[in-house]
Amino acid sequence: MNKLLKTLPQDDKYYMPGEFEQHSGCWMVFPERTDNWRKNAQPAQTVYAKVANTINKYEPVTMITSQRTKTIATKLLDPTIKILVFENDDAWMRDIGPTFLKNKNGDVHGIDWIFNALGGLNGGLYYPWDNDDKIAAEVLSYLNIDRYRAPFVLEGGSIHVDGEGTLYTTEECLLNPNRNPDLSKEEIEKYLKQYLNLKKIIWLPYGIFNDETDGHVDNMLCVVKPGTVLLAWTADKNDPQYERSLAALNLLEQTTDAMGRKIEVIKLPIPTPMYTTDEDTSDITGKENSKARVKNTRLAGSYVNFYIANGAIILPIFNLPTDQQAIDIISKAFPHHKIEPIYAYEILLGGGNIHCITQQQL
Ligand code: KQY
Repeated sequence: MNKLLKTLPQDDKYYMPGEFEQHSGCWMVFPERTDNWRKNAQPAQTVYAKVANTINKYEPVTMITSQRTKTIATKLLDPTIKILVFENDDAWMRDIGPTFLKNKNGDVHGIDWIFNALGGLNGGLYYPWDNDDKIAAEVLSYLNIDRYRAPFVLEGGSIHVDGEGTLYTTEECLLNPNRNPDLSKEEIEKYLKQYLNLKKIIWLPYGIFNDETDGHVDNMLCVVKPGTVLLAWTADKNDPQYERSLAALNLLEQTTDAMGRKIEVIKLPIPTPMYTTDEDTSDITGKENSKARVKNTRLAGSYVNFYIANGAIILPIFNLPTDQQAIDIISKAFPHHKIEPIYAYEILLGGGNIHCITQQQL
C-alpha cells in the first residue's frame, strides 16, 4: 500500500522534470457533464477519444471514467487503453491529477494538490468538486506510489517547469484570492519551492485573455527545453491579448532562469479570435452548477496548450488559416517530435484544451 508522506519533496530530493522528458504513460478523464459539454457531451467524448488514441501510439494511456460512461469509452477507445472507474466531477486531468516527481535514482513520488474547481465558491467553474479532489490520491494509490498532500490549492495547468529549478506561472492565477486568499506571494513561492524543489519562480503577470481558469500558464507559455519557451503572441495592438503577451515578453527578456541563462522566447501566434455561436451554447443542459456558456464569448484559444508525448506533440488546431503557421513554428522548436494536429474546438468550448486534459506519468 502506498504511504502518505509527512516530509517535503525538497528535503527528500524529489523534483518535477520538464514535460519534454520521457514519460511512462499519460492519464486522462472521460467527459460527461451536460452542463459544460454540449449535445450530451458526445462531441467532446469523440475528441477526447481521438486525443487518447493518438497519445497511445507514443505512450500508454489510462482513461478514468465514471460507471455511467465506461461502456461508451470502451467503444471509442483503442482496446490497449486501460479504463479505470473513479467517480469524477469533470474531465481536466492536468488540474486534478497528481504531479509526478522523481529523484536521481529514478524513484517516483506524487503530489496531491488541494483542488477547488478553479476558484471554489468565488468564481470557480463547477460545484461540487469533491470527487475531483480525490482523483490524485486514487491514482497514486492505484499505482502504489507514495503521496505528498500539499497544504494549498493548485492546479497542474497553472505551472510549467524546466526540470532544472525554474517554474513559470502567472500572478493572475496563483495570486487570485479565489485560490489561496490567506497566503502572500512570498508564502506561495516558499511552498512551490518546497514541493517542486525549485530555485526560481518566474511570474508572468497574465495568461490568455478571457481564460476562465484565471490565466493558467499552460495556455500562455510552454517550456521547449531549459532556457527556451514558446509564448502565445499576437502582433495586433487592438487585440486585448496584445498587452498581455507584451508584458510577458518584456518580463522574460529581462530575467534569467534558475541556471542563470537568458531565456530564448519563440513567439507562437494565437489562432484567429474565435467567438461562441448559438449552436455552441444552446444545447447545454442543467446549467446551475457550472459556468454559464454565453453566445458571442471570446474563446481562450491558444496553440501553446499542446501535450508533449514521447516523440510527439499532440497539438490543438481549429481549422483556421493560422493552424499551419503554428505547426511550422512548433515543428522547428521540436525537430525530433512528430506533430499530431487534432481539431480541438470542442475541448476549447469546455474551457481548456489538450494540455488541460492530459497528465504525464513518470
Ligand atoms: O485547465 C483547464 N483549462 C481547466 C478548465 C476547466 C474548465 C471547466 N469548465
